[in-house]
Amino acid sequence: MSRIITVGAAQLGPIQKAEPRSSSVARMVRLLERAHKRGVELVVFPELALTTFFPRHYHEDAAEADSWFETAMPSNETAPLFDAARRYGTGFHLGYAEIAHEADETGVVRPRRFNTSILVGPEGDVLLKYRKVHLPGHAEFDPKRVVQHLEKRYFEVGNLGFPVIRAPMGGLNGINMGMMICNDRRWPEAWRVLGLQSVELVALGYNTPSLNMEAGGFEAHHLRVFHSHLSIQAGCYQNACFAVATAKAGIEDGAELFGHSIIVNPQGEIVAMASTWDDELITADCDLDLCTLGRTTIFAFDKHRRPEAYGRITEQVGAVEPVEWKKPAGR
Ligand code: ING
Repeated sequence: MSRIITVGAAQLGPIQKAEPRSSSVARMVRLLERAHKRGVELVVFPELALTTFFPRHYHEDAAEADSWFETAMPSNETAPLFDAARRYGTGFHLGYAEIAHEADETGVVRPRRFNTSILVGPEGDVLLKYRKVHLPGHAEFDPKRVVQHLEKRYFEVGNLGFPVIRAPMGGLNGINMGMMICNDRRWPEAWRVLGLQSVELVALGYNTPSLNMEAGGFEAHHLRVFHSHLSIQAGCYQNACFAVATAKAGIEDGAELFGHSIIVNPQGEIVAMASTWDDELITADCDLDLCTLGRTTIFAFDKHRRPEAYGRITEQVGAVEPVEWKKPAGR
């Protein structure tokens, strides 16, 4: 009996700095309604889906950025999304900026700020939470940059690892679901930690500038999308899983984000792709049994992985210089 779930990437067009959450939530409810009509059982919304990509804006006093964060989920503003999902029996993934009052590693309870995503089940339960681990960009204002990318200023590094949960979704009584956020997709370690927990479906939201804002060197424009798709397709192939990767796209207050949301299968094939940079729903039927081939043959981790050779991956942060070859004496 095949295990098929119909998924949707609910891509969002731009959210301007002045756009209230009521507007972005209403747009997401409309996408959820469209998804319901198309039989979609799990909808993946983008990273930071409720507001503009605010890390492009510098706030001298980081507390000024708190208006971009959610202190409760659901809240009055996001309740319509939860209500609609429950009404349709549709699960969803949502990315948002989270303020949580919890103890830090020293035991001090304080407000902590994360780039967060949640998986919500068909009855409105929060099944899983993830907090972005790989924060790109910088923490201080960078005058060289065309556009700032201040995720290191506004967010702490995620402290939940890369969890996977097996939970009911759609018509299935259990699928193995995990999450990552945006820049995480570029790091194979993130995919492999999920793969080592037998993930079958990765929900991934992103907000990615269409041009290299770092002014750190030439990068041809077409490579922006290529690198995004390459990372996701490789992650799915090498961990025998599906991914639903959903963009927030378009021009936000003059800054352009690319779309090209995709759904990828365990062979690394793109099975659906968005064609606009606006609110757009793409869907696919995912037969989770397609994960079996990879994880019982070429990526049967228990048969083929050699952790004793992988020490550098967790022992080192940055790269070290290699050993210098010396010509043997007398040669
Ligand atoms: N955005 C971008 C991303 O990783 C980036 C930042 C783009 C980093 C291109 C490196 C290269 O897709 C977020 N929000 O992580």
